[in-house]
Amino acid sequence: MKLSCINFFFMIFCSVFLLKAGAQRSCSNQCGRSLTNCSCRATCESLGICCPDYWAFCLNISPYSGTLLGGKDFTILNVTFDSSSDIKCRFVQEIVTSGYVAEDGRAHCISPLLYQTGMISLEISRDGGQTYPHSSVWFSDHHSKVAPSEKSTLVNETQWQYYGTPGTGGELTVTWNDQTLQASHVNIELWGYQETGQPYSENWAAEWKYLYTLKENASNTGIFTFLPAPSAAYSAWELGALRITSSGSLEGQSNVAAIWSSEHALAWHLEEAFREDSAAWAAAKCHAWDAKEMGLPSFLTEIIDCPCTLAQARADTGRFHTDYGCDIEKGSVCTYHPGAVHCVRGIQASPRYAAGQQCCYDATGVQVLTGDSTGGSTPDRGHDWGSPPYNKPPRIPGFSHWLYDVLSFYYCCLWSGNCSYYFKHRPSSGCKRYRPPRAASAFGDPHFITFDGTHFTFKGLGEYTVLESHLTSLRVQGRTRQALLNGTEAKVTGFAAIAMQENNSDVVEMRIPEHSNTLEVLLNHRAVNFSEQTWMDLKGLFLYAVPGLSATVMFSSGAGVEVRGSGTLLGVTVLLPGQFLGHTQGLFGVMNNNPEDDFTLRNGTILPSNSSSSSSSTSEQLFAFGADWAVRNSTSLLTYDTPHLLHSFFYGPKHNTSFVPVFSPSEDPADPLQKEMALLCQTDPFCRFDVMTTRDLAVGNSTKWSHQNYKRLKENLQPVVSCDWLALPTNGRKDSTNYLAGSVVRFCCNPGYTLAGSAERTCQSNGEWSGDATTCFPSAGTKQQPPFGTIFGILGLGSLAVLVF
Ligand SMILES: *[C@@H]1O[C@H](CO)[C@@H](O)[C@H](O)[C@H]1NC(C)=O
Ligand SMILES: *[C@@H]1O[C@H](CO)[C@@H](O)[C@H](O)[C@H]1NC(C)=O
Ligand SMILES: *[C@@H]1O[C@H](CO)[C@@H](O)[C@H](O)[C@H]1NC(C)=O
Ligand SMILES: *[C@@H]1O[C@H](CO)[C@@H](O)[C@H](O)[C@H]1NC(C)=O
Ligand SMILES: *[C@@H]1O[C@H](CO)[C@@H](O)[C@H](O)[C@H]1NC(C)=O
Ligand SMILES: *[C@@H]1O[C@H](CO)[C@@H](O)[C@H](O)[C@H]1NC(C)=O
Ligand SMILES: *[C@@H]1O[C@H](CO)[C@@H](O)[C@H](O)[C@H]1NC(C)=O
Ligand SMILES: *[C@@H]1O[C@H](CO)[C@@H](O)[C@H](O)[C@H]1NC(C)=O
Ligand SMILES: *[C@@H]1O[C@H](CO)[C@@H](O)[C@H](O)[C@H]1NC(C)=O
Ligand SMILES: *[C@@H]1O[C@H](CO)[C@@H](O)[C@H](O)[C@H]1NC(C)=O
Ligand SMILES: *[C@@H]1O[C@H](CO)[C@@H](O)[C@H](O)[C@H]1NC(C)=O
Ligand SMILES: *[C@@H]1O[C@H](CO)[C@@H](O)[C@H](O)[C@H]1NC(C)=O
Ligand SMILES: [Ca+2]
Repeated sequence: MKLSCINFFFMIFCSVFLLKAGAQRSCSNQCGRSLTNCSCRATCESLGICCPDYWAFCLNISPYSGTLLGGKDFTILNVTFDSSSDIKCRFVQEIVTSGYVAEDGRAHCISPLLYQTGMISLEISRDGGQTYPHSSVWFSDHHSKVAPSEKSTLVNETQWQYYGTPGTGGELTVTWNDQTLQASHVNIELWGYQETGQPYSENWAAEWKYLYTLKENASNTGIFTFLPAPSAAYSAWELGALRITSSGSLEGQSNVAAIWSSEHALAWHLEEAFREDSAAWAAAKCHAWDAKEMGLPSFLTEIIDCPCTLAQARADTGRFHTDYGCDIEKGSVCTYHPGAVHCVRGIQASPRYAAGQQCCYDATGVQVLTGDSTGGSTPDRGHDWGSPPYNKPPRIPGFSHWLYDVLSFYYCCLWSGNCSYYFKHRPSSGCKRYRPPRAASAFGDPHFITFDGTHFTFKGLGEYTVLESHLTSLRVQGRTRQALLNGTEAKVTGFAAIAMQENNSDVVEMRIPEHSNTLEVLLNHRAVNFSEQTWMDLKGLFLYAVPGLSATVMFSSGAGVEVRGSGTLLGVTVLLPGQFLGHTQGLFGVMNNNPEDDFTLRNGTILPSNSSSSSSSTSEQLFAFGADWAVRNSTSLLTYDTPHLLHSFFYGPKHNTSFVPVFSPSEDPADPLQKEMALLCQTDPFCRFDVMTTRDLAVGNSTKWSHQNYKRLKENLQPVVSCDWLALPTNGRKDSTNYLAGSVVRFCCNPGYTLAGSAERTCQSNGEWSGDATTCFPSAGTKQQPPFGTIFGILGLGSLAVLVF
């Protein structure tokens, strides 16, 4: 479903008309005007141009995003309503919430509870729901990704989450912004989350339910303090959140304006038995969870292995993303992963069970494993971000993960000392099956480095297939424009726009608009506003942006595309996992470990790869190679929303044959720029090339920087061999937790024990340990000592604070 600018009814009505190619030109003159002719509408849409009458249907709203728990009041822009209008908003074509018209004539609606994240269709009615003539888009956010200022705050969350365990007690306090709700009095309610039905069966369902009111008609002062009492009736609800609403709404009424707290373990309202002996109570829960897990299918073999090293984990941006709970760029505050400096999460949920992977690394750059440390990375039965098609467990964003992976961590690890039960079902993954992705890159006036490492420069003017793969119908296309030489157009080009799609995903395009040097991101041909969120769950992909600077697309297949704006040109890097081997074509070449066939034309002809040498005839041959990969009219993903783009690229040829670039700039020793260039570029040929052709050191510098980045990426993605985890011998110790090739692990036994097997084992390049298994047996004639204890073992978990799991 393409949501932007399309009225659903109209789309159905229009789709019976066929788009005639000949009509395109006459239609395009009409784009931008009110259209009643369907074929013209379709033309305008295919050009990525929204007509004004589309805009009448496609309204903007503000704010455009909020928590999936709902309760957000938003304003409908662009159109005013008279006060007698009966406003209704319909989400995902079925969930209806009531709106109202404010004094200024603006209509408002309240976002509903949704069990999904991402872009949600929104339709607006002014006649009480009989017709829905307006449409728009709502972004539903993961509850823990919503800004803290949008929520109510549980003061001292540790106290809330450990309430009832030894040494806790007293009053609990919640605070909120008293301006958010236009009300003098509020109700403070508790809502609970549960899942019903048989796991992995049809009737497995999610439920957020109103439980009871903590305080009715409290004055809206922004603070509420109470002494929690154990609840017998609702003790079975162990996960929930507080909701603050205007006292004008009924208790428990759904989809009214509200301020939610973060979701949390409801320790503070659990039954009396918990307060009497929380450790025993939690241990019993932990054992029940353990028994339940044994009856559930194992997801461990299905999830992706972790990268072996921190460098790999941070470089593999198509498949792994920083875990906000332990981020090296935010000072490594790793509350739940003591000993780790950085964690990443596998982006995609596993195909069948929708499970998630987490990988943590220590300061030496190797993985922290649960076999050695409570800070080890743990996989998740429910991926924290949920996964399409959402709506049913275990795919509910955030909350499914809480039920299977976080509450059980409380039972086993935090409220009782039974963490080994947790790690039995959630062991860290090794990295033996991990294969780093392959990278290709293009930058400057564009220099290309293919997946197999072939370098070349191609300066065509037009739109080209950077990469295509039939494996997943992945397409990455780039449009070039002439680079500027001292303010005028130079005889070289650079990327100005990169558009991409996989299978039937949303289309994402990054570009630098004319007369601008700020990166713009388009989603299905419309500019995206990143003011409320920088991470978006979209159809078939995730989009992450550093506004104005770079954007990364992570496709379902694990393919990652990163685009950076550097001055007036774009650089693009594509990461492809191993399954794409032998399945790519285009300017980034045939990815098959053979650099010789990277210059393969569409018809299969292979140009010799030493045409990359600098002699001009072969450069021209290469130019023909690039030209051959010009985008075809019918399959372009790019947007043509200005007269210039329409004229040059939509009605003009995709490859401009009349533009002949400079193939090899001459370096004149008398040129004053020469010295500065040599200083900046040193031996980097791409940098030298770009300075000489654009006469701009800044262009050269950004090329040099992109080239260095690529080389660093390539280095970080080097495959690493890993051996299996080595247990420490009973009654003994080991001195290392590094299991990568070349690493040596030394063993010794506790006093009174003698070592058998190897005292020292080396991880060999074939992934096998040298030597034999190590054991410690009681020495003859000595009394048996109590076990030395696990040196890397259970740390003081009870002291752990706020849960950012
Ligand atoms: C729509 O406009 C096109 C181009 O102007 C024209 O060829 C076509 O006949 C029109 N169709 C209708 C239904 O009016
Ligand atoms: C982006 O969204 C914010 C918040 O909804 C709004 O204030 C701002 O005007 C929007 N910017 C653009 C360019 O639409
Ligand atoms: C709709 O309203 C927004 C914000 O007021 C504005 O930026 C946008 O241009 C408007 N669109 C139209 C078509 O009027
Ligand atoms: C938070 O609560 C815990 C447990 O009740 C307590 O030990 C701690 O001192 C409290 N912290 C603050 C800052 O009040
Ligand atoms: C709430 O309390 C205020 C003042 O204490 C009172 O005027 C009002 O009627 C009450 N509202 C409800 C819904 O009980
Ligand atoms: C489970 O935890 C309880 C309470 O901390 C403890 O008494 C018990 O020994 C633990 N059981 C196991 C098997 O570790
Ligand atoms: C492409 O999308 C269709 C429909 O969403 C899906 O059934 C199919 O498996 C996808 N193909 C690939 C290669 O991902
Ligand atoms: C750039 O243009 C300015 C004025 O147009 C001129 O004075 C200057 O010499 C030019 N510089 C180069 C390096 O061509
Ligand atoms: C493939 O295309 C190239 C360039 O268009 C042409 O020179 C060559 O003859 C073609 N080869 C085949 C086998 O069609
Ligand atoms: C490179 O060029 C030489 C001669 O120009 C040719 O003999 C050789 O086969 C070429 N190598 C490749 C890999 O195309
Ligand atoms: C693409 O469209 C343009 C403009 O309509 C046309 O000139 C060109 O011949 C078309 N190219 C192909 C391969 O159909
Ligand atoms: C080159 O670019 C880097 C990174 O953008 C910047 O830190 C550096 O100052 C630039 N150097 C010059 C000489 O412009
Ligand atoms: Ca190849």
